[in-house]
Amino acid sequence: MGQTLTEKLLAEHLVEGELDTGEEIGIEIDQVLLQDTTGTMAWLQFEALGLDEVETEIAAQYCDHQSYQFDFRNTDDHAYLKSATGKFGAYFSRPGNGVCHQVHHERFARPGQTLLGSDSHTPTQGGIGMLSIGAGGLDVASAMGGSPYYLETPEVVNVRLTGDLPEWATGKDVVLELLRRLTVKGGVGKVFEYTGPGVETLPVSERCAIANMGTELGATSSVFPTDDVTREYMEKLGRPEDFTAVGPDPNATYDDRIEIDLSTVEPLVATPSMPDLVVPVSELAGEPVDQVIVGSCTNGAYEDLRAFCDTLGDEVVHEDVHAIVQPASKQASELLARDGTVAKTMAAGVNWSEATCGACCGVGHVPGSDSTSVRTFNRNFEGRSGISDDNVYLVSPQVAAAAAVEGAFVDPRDYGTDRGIDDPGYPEPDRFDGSNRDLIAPPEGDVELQKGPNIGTVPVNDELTDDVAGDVLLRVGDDVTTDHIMPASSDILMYRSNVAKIAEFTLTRIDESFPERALAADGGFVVAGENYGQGSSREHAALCPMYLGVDAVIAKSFARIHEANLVNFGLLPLTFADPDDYEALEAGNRLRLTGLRESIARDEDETELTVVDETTGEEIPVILDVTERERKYLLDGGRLAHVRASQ
Ligand code: MIC
Ligand code: SF4
Repeated sequence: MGQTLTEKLLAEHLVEGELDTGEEIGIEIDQVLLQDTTGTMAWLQFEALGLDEVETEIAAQYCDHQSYQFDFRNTDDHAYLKSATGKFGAYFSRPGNGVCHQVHHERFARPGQTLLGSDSHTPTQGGIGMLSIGAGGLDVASAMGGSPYYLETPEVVNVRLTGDLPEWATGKDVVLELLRRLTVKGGVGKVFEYTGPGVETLPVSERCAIANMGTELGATSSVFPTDDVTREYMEKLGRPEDFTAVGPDPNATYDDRIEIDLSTVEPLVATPSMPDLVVPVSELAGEPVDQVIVGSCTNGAYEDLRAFCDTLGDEVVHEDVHAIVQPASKQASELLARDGTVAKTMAAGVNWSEATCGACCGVGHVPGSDSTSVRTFNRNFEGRSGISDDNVYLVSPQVAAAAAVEGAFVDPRDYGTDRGIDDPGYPEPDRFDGSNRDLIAPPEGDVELQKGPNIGTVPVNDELTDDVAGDVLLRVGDDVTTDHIMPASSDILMYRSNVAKIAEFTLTRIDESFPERALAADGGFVVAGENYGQGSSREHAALCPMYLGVDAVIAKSFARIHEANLVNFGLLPLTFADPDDYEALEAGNRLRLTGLRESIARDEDETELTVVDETTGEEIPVILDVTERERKYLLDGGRLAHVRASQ
């Protein structure tokens, strides 16, 4: 039987287990990527695990989320990261050099290899034939120290592309079309593998935009085969020797199949406030726009910025619009500065920022109240932009440019016809030959760790007790994101290395009193609907509830990375045996679980536990679906506690 590309990549890196869908495997990791807001905790855990040297072929630490350094704490975090990379053997990318995924793509990504990153959009490198997966910082730190990365063997879904994109349609629209069809839960437990004659019509930048937003589908990863398009692209990157041909066997069998005829894709928009609320841009035509931002790890590459600038043509930004370009790499802006594009668009009213995540995670350019912001980003979760009742729309660079000129949504096809502007296509430079000065290789000799006063230690949970009792501290609905659990705006990001402080913000987007109540209660439960913890890989969304004393989350279902993070910090991720029981567990009810240690120590695929609701007298069956390895972590109080207990 033929193998899928995903199976081949997994098989080549398999060090534990067997490739059976749903079964846990351990894979070897070739490259690791970290960003600043998850990286500090990852390196602190690297230290706490007693590791002293990076074992992967490449590890690279980027300073991208807090690159503006609003506070000395951000700058201290960067100094710690630089010292840790120097001491343990990783590359250090200075603040302003760009977003981890884009810079990693330009400098290191290699087809056929595995990449683990402490950021949920790590799968971006699937666009270049790399098996890349996002994870919590502790898992990334462990992999960096040479441990396998553990995951459930995913289902592999074949997305077969035929045809050719029509004018003004882009890779962004392809993935928005998938989100429209499948929703933000559609990819959980799956890898999306792209094949078919449509693949070769897509340049690498478009493939990466699609792979990037596979994360919004909840997918474990997304992957494209490599071909002559990839080969030529890697030559332009100046790394032709890193090219390898990878692809599925012609007779590969998949768990599921989706067809997309690219010729039917049209310019689309994700409307507030979920990436799957997708409509054609033509439906919004005429709606006024206040802010336009181009950038992020989805559409901040040279090709995206160039497409935005070419769509502007000789037009100028509408006087009611604030238009910002936020490049995903300094190289992209350097190349565009070199050929005069930056100067030309500055004169047309565009504001160029340093290369950063910036507004994408609510750092800077917060929209005004009751205003409309149009962004080329990947997420528009409510409040993520920094204002709670925001109206953020997600679009391609072409749609963004047309809106910036028009001052309102406009179908780029009409915009092009009316103003005599041609579809820019996906313009690549002859060579990606910007300076590499901001990427620093690990120095020879010993480096001393530098820890500012805000850099705390990693809290470690106590071992699991046999009985756990507490109140339902909070009940939340479906699709609660990690941005709800632990927001990422600049006032909060500066505390990512200080758990005691950042814990004060836990779940405050939903209930301001949560941290205080949880701490006072010293134990308790969070009850949730479907897909709890979707979005980011930030382990603070598990670490902080643990710090506040939360024992378990009972949900209808979990997002993959968040569930793994809960286990890593010793919180029980329980699912309702009957989702209708969600209604019974009201906030304030007193719950009890007994005989936990014996039940969890059992070697079985799923353990059924009974939650006794002492307020109503009801007994609610719940499921703990974890692996043998995870059971050990849970018993000891999490992964770090387990490593300590085993030493
Ligand atoms: C995001 O896009 O939400 C982030 C900020 O990049 C996060 C990481 C973080 O919380 O630091 C992610 O996607 O993992
Ligand atoms: Fe940065 Fe936004 Fe990408 Fe997250 S999604 S890595 S915040 S650019």
